[in-house]
Amino acid sequence: MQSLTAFAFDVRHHILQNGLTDAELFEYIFGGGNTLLALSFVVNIVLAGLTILGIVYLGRSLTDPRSKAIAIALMLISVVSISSYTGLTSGLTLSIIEMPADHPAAGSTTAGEDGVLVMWGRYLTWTFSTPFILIALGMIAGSNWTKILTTCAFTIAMCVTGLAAALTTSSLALRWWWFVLSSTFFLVIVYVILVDWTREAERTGTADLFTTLKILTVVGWFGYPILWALGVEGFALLDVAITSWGYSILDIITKYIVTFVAIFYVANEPASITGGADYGSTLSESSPADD
Ligand code: RET
Repeated sequence: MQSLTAFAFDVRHHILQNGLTDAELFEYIFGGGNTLLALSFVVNIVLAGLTILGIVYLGRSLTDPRSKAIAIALMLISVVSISSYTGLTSGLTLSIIEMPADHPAAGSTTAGEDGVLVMWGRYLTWTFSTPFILIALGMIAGSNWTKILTTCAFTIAMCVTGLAAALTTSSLALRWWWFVLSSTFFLVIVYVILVDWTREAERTGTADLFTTLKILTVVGWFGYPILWALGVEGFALLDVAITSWGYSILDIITKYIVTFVAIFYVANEPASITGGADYGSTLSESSPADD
């Protein structure tokens, strides 16, 4: 076990080329000189916490199992988010990475180390948060599980290849090739939201709510690859603190605002949202006891 842990740390060290300890990264961000960057993390911890409490409060009298399932999916978005931002804040999911020689940020130094600060924990944790956004949206649209799980699989593929784009140091061309792959997976999700779910929401009777959520989601989600391209991982036109605030603002729109718009609607348990007492039951003709 000991040697397995040592091996895991060794792999992390080699892949991430991180010459600084988590404590040194924490000191670099919270030591005084990087207040803007530090705030971009802390603000989201606070907002994710408030969103969780907001769902607990607004969803306290939900009775229908389908409404509850949507509320839980919405809550899990912020559960992942608060953990994600805690990882960034602690320095655990940050690294200083040297870019390939022909990258615009090649030769930069950060906190005395060669390389740029890469917030790779963001891409990793989107792998876990974005499926919950899509589960909530797909259920609100009244879609089937095949389509919902297809979008979940594609968002996981999008985030993992996005992580690879951020961490590849061998070749600039390969960084952008990962970006193209990730963007292709992203377009599958956009298609399902704009075409299938829009049509299904009209049939389900949730078109009003879905249109608002769709605009916030599609416009917000397009912001991420644009920011990646403009930020330090791409063309390096924006510095790390601005890039980080960009992601934090996009997160506020695509997670907390989307969550509150949805939960205010779901909390009233309209007929277009509820599924009846048998919804999700694993035995036919049995109503699961509610505790
Ligand atoms: C990356 C870079 C590679 C190309 C593409 C990207 C898209 C990221 C998106 C992220 C959405 C995140 C959300 C998080 C909420 O918790 C990985 C930036 C297409 C769309 C909504």
